[in-house]
Amino acid sequence: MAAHHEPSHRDARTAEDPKDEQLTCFRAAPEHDALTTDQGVRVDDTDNALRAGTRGPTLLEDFHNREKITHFDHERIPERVVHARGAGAYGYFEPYASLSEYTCADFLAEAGRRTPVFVRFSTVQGPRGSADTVRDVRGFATKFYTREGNYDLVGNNMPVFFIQDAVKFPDFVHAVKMEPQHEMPTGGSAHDTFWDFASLQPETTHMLMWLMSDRAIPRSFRMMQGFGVHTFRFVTADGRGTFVKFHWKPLLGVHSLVWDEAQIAAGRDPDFNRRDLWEAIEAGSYPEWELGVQLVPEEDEFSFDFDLLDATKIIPEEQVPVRPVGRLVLNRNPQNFFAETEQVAFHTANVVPGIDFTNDPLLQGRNFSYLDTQLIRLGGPNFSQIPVNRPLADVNHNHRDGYGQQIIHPGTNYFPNSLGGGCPAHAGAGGGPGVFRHYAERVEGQKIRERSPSFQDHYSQAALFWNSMAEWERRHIVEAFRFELGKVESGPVRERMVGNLTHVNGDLAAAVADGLGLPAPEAEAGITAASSPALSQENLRGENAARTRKLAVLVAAGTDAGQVASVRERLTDSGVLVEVLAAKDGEVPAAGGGTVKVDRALPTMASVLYDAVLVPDGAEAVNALAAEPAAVRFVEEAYRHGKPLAVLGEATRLLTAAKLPGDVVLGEAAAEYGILTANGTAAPGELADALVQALEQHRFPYRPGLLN
Ligand code: HDE
Repeated sequence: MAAHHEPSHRDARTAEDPKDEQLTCFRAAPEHDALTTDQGVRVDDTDNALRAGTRGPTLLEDFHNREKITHFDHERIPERVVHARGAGAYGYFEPYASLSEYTCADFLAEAGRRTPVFVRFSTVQGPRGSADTVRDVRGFATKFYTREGNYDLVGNNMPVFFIQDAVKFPDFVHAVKMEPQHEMPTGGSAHDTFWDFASLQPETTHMLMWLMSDRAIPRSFRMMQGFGVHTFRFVTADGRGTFVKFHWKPLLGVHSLVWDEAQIAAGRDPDFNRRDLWEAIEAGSYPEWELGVQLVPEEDEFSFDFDLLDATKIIPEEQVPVRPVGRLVLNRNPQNFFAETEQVAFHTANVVPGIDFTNDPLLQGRNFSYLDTQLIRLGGPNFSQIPVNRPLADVNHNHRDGYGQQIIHPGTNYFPNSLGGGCPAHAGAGGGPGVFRHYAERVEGQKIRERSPSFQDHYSQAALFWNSMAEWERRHIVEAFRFELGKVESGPVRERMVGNLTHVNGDLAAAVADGLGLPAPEAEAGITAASSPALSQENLRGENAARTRKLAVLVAAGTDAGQVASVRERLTDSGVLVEVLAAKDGEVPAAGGGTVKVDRALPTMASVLYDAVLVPDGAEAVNALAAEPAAVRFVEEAYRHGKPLAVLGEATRLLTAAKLPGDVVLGEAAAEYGILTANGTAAPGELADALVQALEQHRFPYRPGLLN
């Protein structure tokens, strides 16, 4: 047998190096995995096509070569028309308590009952290869593999949507996607067609406020909320309905990038969010969210000043509290991006007994669209047989054949039948547990193409959002509008948009107009002053929010090794990820002997890839860093992006080298701006505690001289 696998003259690389233990499969012995064709036939050479003589033509007869190339030719499937770029992970969901008072959904029926899940996060506008940190909505889609079939909660990280009726979706997507003549811009909405549409469609206004806010540039998928957006319906075993809105709340709090940082990150690491999710799960820091529900009894359907069926509205949490019902943990990365993350197919109509729809016209349209798009994207009607889409519950039906059929169905394929024993039969005609029964909603009305007048207020909740923001959040919103509209070439579109903003807030409209060089518009009178504190990120910091945050420690020869070691130990205990950076990989000699190990070479990283920066003491090291433009820029960027900055002893000289405002960084109030300085006598424990606290604050948005 062994002789069969002896190196041959055809393969120059077959001189095996027995020292290389990674090559377990090279020249596979019979007991190892060998290369085969799709038919399982073992292949002995995939480096040379079959040819007539060593210099002769390639032969059609080489079935391995043809199969290999053919499969390769068909590797790319159409990407998702929206939400093309995404990242996913597996995990589980478990309820805190039974919800059977409101729903017969099996996966919500018992405290601690674990249901496996797959979650995919995504951006909306950009193609598969676009950057992660663009200004955009993020998808947050969850597939629950419940015992009673798959349930998909296909949500976003913003609680409202651009339009009220799904019939407008193709228009909206055409407008926001790259413009057809030149396919620009990739991964963003800052262009004429989007703002043209938005300005003519005032129902977008509330969503625009969210899109221009920091919610559109999340620091991490692990630090964003998720929302089901629509009002859904819980249904009990005896057919009683309750309206429900779904919320996901991240344990780490809700945190964002700043715009300038997001721009740099898009180049330094276009996979910024994807990598963050992957690495956290690999490191065992499993991201976690709490599922919350807002429940509205059916008799209260009309007790709001907006329509529950209108997906451009939230129910303010102060009006109907979010009740925590369970937790979601993501603890396993996929093994193959394409097979799992790319091929996963979510569908709003994948519901289980106990969860049903409402007549929200956006939801109704989605219930058609997802299956339809998957038929083309995944090549026919059998995509639910793909492993990531396969239910854990038994599947029995008379669907047959079609592209990609994986199952050999024996026997009859029609209903009713007697020849197949009457199988599969109707599940208990009278309902019973585990059987889906549509909620028996009473429906009457004229056939009409018209929206209810209760859908007409497009501005009150946009104003509510603005009113709820902290000063720095408002500043970012203004900057975002100025940037996006500043990229718009059409004057009338800019003006129309500013006009729409006068219905939201006079100061906002005036500030945006000013940035665009337009005259201050007349503010609308009588705009609501209501606010909802639950909307501001200022109030969504999370618990122990320093966990999994990344600290960069900048060192050079002559650095204070004792300081590095003690800070590292203390911070690691608090769950902070500490990385030591120097001009080159390897080690640097420390002051007074010994060495400090370098985790990353400075040129491969950037401050935008960290949450905070620390520069230890050591005169020689500080001199070297101050003379290194990349190190000076590192410190400057961290400052200008509002990040915690700890500069110990002599290291304060780096602040001067970075030309940062001395009265701030070295002034009395430096610590209030998140600048921690300490001389050699300060206890390392105190410094580490102060850094953890600063990291929990995330940023110092009132620091002078920030880049927005
Ligand atoms: Fe989607 N949406 N959508 N959408 N959507 C798709 O389905 C659609 C809407 C959302 O990670 C598509 O398989 C219509 C709201 C997410 O695979 C498509 C309307 C919300 C994902 C589609 C909406 C979403 C999608 C594209 C207007 C938040 C990615 C590829 C009525 C509640 C899921 C695909 C994943 C994907 C249609 C509006 C969320 C074309 C017609 C509102 C998270 O079917």
